[in-house]
Amino acid sequence: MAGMKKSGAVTENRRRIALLKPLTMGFCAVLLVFSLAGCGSRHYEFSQSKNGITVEMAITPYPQQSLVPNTYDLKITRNGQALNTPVKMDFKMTNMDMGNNLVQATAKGKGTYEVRKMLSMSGKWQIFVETQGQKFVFDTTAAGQKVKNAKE
Ligand SMILES: [Cu+2]
Repeated sequence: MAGMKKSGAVTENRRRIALLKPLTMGFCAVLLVFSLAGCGSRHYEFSQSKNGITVEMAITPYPQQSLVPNTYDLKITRNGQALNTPVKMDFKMTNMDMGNNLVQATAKGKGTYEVRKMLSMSGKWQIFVETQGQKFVFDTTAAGQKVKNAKE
């Protein structure tokens, strides 16, 4: 009796494995297709949505650094549709006044925008994206020579 039970369990396990294998392979194939499809499209480290507008932002290099030009690539959509509109970016440190850093983003078409900006100091920066009368705030950190010694 016990032996029959055992072999029944083994058969059941084999059946499960036989079922799982194609499922796992199928899942991997789907992942592969998605990652290949992703090659052509930008990866955005930040994303924020408000009132139907979504702002995605990629920073190069990432993480951003102080005292070198960083590139900020934006993609702005409204209800999933590319939005072509004036866009401003502002950069403020959270704990001190760093002067005026307001810049107009350059439109690159299809709802994408670019800003190149050098941050004059390492530490915590809030990046503001202003468009359509709305402000999107991203909390970021700029790495730099001083970051290793910073108490954060
Ligand atoms: Cu500062």
